[in-house]
Amino acid sequence: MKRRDFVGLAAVSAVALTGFAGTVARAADKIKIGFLVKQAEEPWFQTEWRFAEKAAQDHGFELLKIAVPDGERTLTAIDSLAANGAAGFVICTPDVRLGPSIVAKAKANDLKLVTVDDRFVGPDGKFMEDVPYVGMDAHAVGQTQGKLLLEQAKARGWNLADTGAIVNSFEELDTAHQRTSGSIESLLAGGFPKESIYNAPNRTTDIPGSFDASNIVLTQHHDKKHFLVIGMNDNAVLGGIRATEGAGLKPADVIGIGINGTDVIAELEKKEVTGLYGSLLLSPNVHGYKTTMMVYDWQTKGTVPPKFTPIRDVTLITRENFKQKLTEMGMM
Ligand code: FCA
Repeated sequence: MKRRDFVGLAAVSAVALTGFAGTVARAADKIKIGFLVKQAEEPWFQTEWRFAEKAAQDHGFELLKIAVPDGERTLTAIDSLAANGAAGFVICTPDVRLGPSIVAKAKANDLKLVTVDDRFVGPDGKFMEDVPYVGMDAHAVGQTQGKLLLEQAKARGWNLADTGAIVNSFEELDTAHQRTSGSIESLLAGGFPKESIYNAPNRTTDIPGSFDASNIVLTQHHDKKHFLVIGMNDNAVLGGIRATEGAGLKPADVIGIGINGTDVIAELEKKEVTGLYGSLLLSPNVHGYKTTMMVYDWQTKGTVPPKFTPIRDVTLITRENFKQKLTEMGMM
């Protein structure tokens, strides 16, 4: 236990024992809000944390950042938040099907709950629409990815008959499905041949997962000269790009556009151009700051957050503009 938590608890129990709520106890009682994320190693989530931390600094509360890579650690984290006297928490769950257990645990511990990025799914397979959720319009972002990929292929004068599209899919997660299916829709609408769109189901949502799956597609389709790389986020696309390099394709014959924008900085900074053309930068600043403030305002003002807050801003970042765009958003 951290020293300040101990002091906090000691002050609280002194109040409980004596019934004497002095100003000393109140001063020690800083509001605590948790921010739990499924993949703490991903820059996307680190950026959300960074802006949640900013909300905490701006408003004088304490942020408890916890990595929750699996169900067990998620439920333990909620218990420890309760033991620390937290008011509530924001979560991007490691598994959307944990929704009912997370809601039950939050209720049992009287913790306010806001979900971000990945929406809870109930036992009936439907979204748990009663739980406040902040997320982007995944289908629209996917459609933009497909449209821009095709525009780039055309700008490079590629013959579509010689071009394949690798789709790094992760169907278990609705937001991933929405993005990749949106992207495919745009390819088809733009005249890309259906039979040249290859599904690469990812076992895990990280670079090794998309690398392995893309490799399998590449070994099966030597006939194509060029490739488009699709995926639900930056890492899904980056693994695909690495696989095309391994297969001996030149960067000029590969176009990948990620989603997130936060996880491609090192790639875009590389001296040598790679197959990653760019990324659709979302708003992790808003996802991090706004969700945390929802819990804070709920606790301090009784403002119940809306059930669904869509975040719509998307910006294409490329080698040309990424520094400027990320600096504008306070992310560089
Ligand atoms: C999911 C993905 C993240 C990010 C977020 C908006 O949680 O795993 O990388 O794209 O949606």
